Amino acid sequence: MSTVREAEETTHEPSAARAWVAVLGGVAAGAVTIGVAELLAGLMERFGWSGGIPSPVIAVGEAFIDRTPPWLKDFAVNNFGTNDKAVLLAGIGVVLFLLSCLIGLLLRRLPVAALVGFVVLIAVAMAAVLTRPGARPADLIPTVVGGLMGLWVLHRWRGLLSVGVGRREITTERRQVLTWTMLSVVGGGLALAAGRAVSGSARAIQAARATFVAPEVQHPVQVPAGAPVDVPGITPYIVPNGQFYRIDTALQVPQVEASGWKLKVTGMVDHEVEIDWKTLLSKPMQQAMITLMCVSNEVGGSLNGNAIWTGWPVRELLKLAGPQAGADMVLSTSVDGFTAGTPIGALTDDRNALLAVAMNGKALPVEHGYPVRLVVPGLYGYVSATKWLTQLKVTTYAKDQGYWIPRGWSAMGPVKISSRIDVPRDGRSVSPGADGTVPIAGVAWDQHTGVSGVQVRIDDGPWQSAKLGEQATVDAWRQWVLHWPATKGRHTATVRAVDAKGQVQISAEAPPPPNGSTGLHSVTFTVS
Ligand SMILES: Nc1nc2c(c(=O)[nH]1)N[C@H]1C(S)=C(S)[C@@H](COP(=O)(O)O)O[C@H]1N2
Ligand SMILES: [Mo]
Repeated sequence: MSTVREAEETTHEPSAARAWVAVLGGVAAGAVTIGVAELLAGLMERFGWSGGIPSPVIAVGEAFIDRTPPWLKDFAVNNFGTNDKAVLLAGIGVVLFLLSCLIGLLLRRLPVAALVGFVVLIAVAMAAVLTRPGARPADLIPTVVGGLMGLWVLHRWRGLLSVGVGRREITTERRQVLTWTMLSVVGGGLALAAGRAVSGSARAIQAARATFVAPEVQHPVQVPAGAPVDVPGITPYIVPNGQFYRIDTALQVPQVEASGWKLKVTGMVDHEVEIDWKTLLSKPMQQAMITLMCVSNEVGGSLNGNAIWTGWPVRELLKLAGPQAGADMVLSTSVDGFTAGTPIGALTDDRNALLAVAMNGKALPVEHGYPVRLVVPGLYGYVSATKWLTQLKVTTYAKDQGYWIPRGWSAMGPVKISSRIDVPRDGRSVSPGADGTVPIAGVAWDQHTGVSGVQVRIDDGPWQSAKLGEQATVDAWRQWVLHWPATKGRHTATVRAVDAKGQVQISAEAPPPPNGSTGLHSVTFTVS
């Protein structure tokens, strides 16, 4: 038995090489391919030579996101929340690693299959790069050069395998294999890190953002002193930019330089209009406090936030273009291909639908749409709040659809009235204050309609009216608090809001798809 095995191991046949050597070859080729591609992609982005997404990894990830079936997307958001992007990137990493191992294994017995498989993967990556919005042929350079380098590594490994590396004794070949693997993996890793570090005109954009001075407005928003309710642990009435929820389909945040930014108004208009950044800033800007809201928010979820936005009303721009009769929708497009279909009325009526350039007095954070995004009071973000905005097409619902509509969400997305308990947090233990009460507090919203009341029920008790913070505008949420004379033990608090017309928030439960969740939020806590 052992003699047979030794005989096999010393044969100078390709198949004599151990599987691990072959696997290392695949891993080395994968590391070199990705490292080289990401380094080149980073440099291209850095120097502005790319049009779309030159990184094959990010391009494949974004193409994947666009094709994610709704059930998988819901699963990802429910289980990973806003970490879904990190999880997707980790998943891509694992899949690439396994594919590399597989290609290595094939290299041993079926080298042609290994090479063909590798070329197919590169072709898939090339297709993903080419189909990203704004892609140019040059965006293929990183994938092609990385792929050629990977092929070269595979070819070299073929050579190593054919001299029979893998015998049990330490041989020079074996040392060579390990050295090559180390060099490839470490070099590939460093190249990847370097590529990501230099990528984007990120630094230039951050510098431009830092020196940006939010435009002066005639009527700055004053937060009424009575609007915030002062209870420790409640969501800030104005959510700081760094804490604001973020939802988008971009695996890599689009880096758009304001100096090159343009917005086109096309479609059913009398005259197409195009404005650039300078022109936009020269327009009379307005400020508005608007609570933004994601349709994916579950009852009690935190995918919403209130901010003061500065921008030029969209209706003024549309007026310049002259929408034609029959148009009922405006399809807004982002530089990354995302689209939202907004009822034209919401953009032409007197509400503060803005082409926003500032958020809470600062340039828009890059993740929130720098340099320009749409903000429309009263509508969920998926039908209105396009970030990295580049185009407005005046059109009809019959002709066009926003990004999420074919993915199972309603074409119309008016915000539904809802409310949330922020304190006490679910499952916490609290002790009453000196006056014997426990504050139960949170936020309630019904954008562009307004909240007129908030009621809280403890266990199976009667609905009690909470104290409301002042209503600054119907477009923003209201904070509320009930100082409950607490009794010891476990309790459940439930909240419901009442709208401006006296209509009470419904208790029937509905999941977010297709047009927003309903149901009442409750928390269970212990008073000690
Ligand atoms: N370009 C782009 N804009 C987008 C999205 C997107 O995926 N891409 N998502 C929309 C959705 S679903 C929401 S809820 C809001 C969230 O805005 P925020 O990330 O600034 O909170 O952005 C909207 N604008
Ligand atoms: Mo959303």
